Amino acid sequence: MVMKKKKGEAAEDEESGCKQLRVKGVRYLWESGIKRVPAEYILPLADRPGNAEIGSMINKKALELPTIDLSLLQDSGRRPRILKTLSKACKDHGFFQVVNHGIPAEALARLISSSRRFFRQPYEERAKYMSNDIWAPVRCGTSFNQLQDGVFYWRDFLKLNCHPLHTFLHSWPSSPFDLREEAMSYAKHTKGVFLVLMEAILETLGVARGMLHEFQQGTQMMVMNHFPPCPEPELTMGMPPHSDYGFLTILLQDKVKGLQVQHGDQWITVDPIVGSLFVNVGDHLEIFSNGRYKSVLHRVLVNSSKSRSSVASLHSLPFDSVVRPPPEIVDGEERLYADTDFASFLNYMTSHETKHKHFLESRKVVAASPAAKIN
Ligand SMILES: O=C(O)CCC(=O)C(=O)O
Repeated sequence: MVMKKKKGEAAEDEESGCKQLRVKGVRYLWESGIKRVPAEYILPLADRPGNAEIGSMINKKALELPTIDLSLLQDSGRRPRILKTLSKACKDHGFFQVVNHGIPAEALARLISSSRRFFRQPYEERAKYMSNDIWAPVRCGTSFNQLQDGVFYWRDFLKLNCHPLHTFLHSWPSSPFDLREEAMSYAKHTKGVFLVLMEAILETLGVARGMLHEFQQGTQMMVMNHFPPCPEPELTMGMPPHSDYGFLTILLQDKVKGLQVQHGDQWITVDPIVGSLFVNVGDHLEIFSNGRYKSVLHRVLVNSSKSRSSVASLHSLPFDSVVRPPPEIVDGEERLYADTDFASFLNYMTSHETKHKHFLESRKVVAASPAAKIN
């Protein structure tokens, strides 16, 4: 005899069915052939991208993206000019692009290809790495901050802890076959780029370069992002406006547009330029520089026809180091932010929505109160 379900039970089933789908991620949803965006992904009107056509959001005056030619930093004659450009970019924009960084274009292409193949594997393969534990060294997930998002975002991700490499490498996905090798090579390369940039940034801030060895031992997290086509891109987003927690994020994107940065009161699309890397200032650098350099709000739009891939490499000080401005910076000056560390950010993530600059704002020192360490 078939028992008919009561109304409440049926609703519960439907709800748990949706939840099931939701946690399986957007690749899974897209592969299941959905024609509409499920309700959980629909942003309130005020938060929607405004137009599914990404190009139309750009200020047509087109911002000239500040560009740092990394090879010229080694040239003592040209270094002062590059430092000036770098300092201005960190101050006025919070982002810049890097060219002549020394990472072979083929290595970048291979990494994007491997990341793309990871997300195209059967769901069961991705599911091996799915976890809600934000402390997990390898974690596959979906949305932005899955634990706290009121509305879900059209993104799946794979996060890999990269420092120290020998500790984590064996736990990274072994399929596709080349993912470990390509990600390891990219992690080493981007660490090198980060150190060259940090050395230059310390110089622009007048901070002794002795600190550089701390950055050498610093945390590094690689995030492979996958944004499948979305049936109704005007209703949702790949990632909400947010800033990154670390000192610098080095971002590789494929040829599909989607990344936008906030500049003034406008959202500017960052056109992917083959072979170049996009770098943005994170919250830790804003805290370290006592607000001289600004972390930048950025977001990701999706589209209805093409998958998009990006790989972000996020760098900071060692896990237990306190992030605070050094004496050279705050000499007699009022502190804008309280001390922080990586663990504070992770703890914050478990109980708060981390979009916009919420975390950084939570560190703001209230006027006239002494800077205290808040955990
Ligand atoms: O996909 C992108 O272009 C940006 C990714 C991003 O903002 C992030 O991983 O934090």
